[in-house]
Amino acid sequence: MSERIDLPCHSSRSSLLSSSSGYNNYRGLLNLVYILLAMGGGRLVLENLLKYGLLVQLDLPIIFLKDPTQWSAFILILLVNIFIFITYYLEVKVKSTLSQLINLFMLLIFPVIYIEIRKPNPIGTFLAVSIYSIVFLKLISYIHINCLCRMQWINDNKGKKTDIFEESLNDYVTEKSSTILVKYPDNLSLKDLYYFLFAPTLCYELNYPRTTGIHKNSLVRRLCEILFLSSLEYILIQQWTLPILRSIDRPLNELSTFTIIEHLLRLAIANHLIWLIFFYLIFHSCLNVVADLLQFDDRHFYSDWWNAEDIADFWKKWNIPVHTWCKRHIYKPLIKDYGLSKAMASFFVFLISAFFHEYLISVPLRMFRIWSFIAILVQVPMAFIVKYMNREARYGNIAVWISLILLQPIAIILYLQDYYYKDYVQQN
Ligand code: 3VV
Repeated sequence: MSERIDLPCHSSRSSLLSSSSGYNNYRGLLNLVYILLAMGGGRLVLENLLKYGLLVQLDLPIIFLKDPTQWSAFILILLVNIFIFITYYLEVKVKSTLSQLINLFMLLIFPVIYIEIRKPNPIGTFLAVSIYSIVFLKLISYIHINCLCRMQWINDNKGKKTDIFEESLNDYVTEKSSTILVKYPDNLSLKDLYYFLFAPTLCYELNYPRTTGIHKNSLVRRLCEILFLSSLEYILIQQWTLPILRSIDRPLNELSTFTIIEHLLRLAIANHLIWLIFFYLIFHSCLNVVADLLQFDDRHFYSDWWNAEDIADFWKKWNIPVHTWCKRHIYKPLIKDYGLSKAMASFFVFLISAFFHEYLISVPLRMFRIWSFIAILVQVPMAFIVKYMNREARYGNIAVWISLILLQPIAIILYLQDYYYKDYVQQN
């Protein structure tokens, strides 16, 4: 074949950016997005500093500790042990489930009464109420699993004459490939209960996966992360979020719609960044430090929620300890034992979750509102709508991000409004 003399340089080809080209390597453009983000962020920092100066109060923790009401919150935290001891006592003495439930009900009511009487600082109170909620969930798990073990154990021991609680420990300890597995009722000790209460899980087990030693290097690295990220959160909240909140200084009905949207978007960006850092700080750094210290080897604290294909998928992947607790102690029993449909069981789970979200906010603020409750409960219809409309996974993921970015600041603004009105009414 003879060579073409016109030096051909054309062939049938599509432009890279048209979909027919099949081209999908946008790494360079992604770098540009990072650079633009860094420049936009830098500009925001400068604008903030020029407008407000340095707002961060470094001595705030000291002022905080000097506040006498702060100790009331600390005492409230210590008092949770009363309910833990009662649960343990009732469990060992095999008292009725009703007495356990009354004790747990009191555990949730007690902080409300205490806070009404002593009126501690809302931040210390939030910490206390969070601990009470976590202990509540853990004790439910402890009681549920011990109840299942006890039923199995009574079944296994039918016909045996010995007093079941006086059997020697060794009879209930089996050796399995050099690991000693604890069996019921040997687990009924305060040491076992307190290990569970401090462990980074909400689900009680008689035998957890354990590590053989503490990895000092990763422990030190994570402690440094905690120090750095919590300082960063402290700075961002004071320097970025508080000025935005202060700028919404009047009732929403006195502001134009565009002003409200502008406030909302400004708050949304700051709040979202703080929330992302909070996620890494709590779910990666803190929980891993606790797991390291307690030699607890199940580190599945979160899945790739950032890739969630829809809202239901997000709730499966974000906060694995709570999700596992919900499945194990509410969702599956409701489906298997009470014959509820999946949709009804999901609704119940979100109802309980919504209650706790409201409890965590309304009790420290000493102001009963339902914004947080609604924010969680709307997840159920939102999950259905997004699933129904979601033909392409990408849109479901976008819906997840939008709801994450917008729902929290909307709730914050609504609580702030109520706080404003409360003061407003008191002043006038
Ligand atoms: C302060 C720091 C702050 C706050 C997170 C809240 C939720 C998620 P699915 P399917 P298999 C009660 C919560 C209280 C929260 C209080 C927090 C206190 C903390 C305080 C700390 C501050 C943290 C962060 C948060 O993040 S709070 N999270 O509220 C609630 N929703 C869910 O978990 C799920 O959507 C759920 C359970 C409702 C549905 O889960 O995975 O979508 O359901 O149907 O796919 O399957 C689940 C399991 O059920 C079995 C399946 O086989 C599967 O089991 O594989 O996972 O083991 N299943 C299904 N149908 C079955 C059938 N007919 N029979 C038997 N089994 C069946």
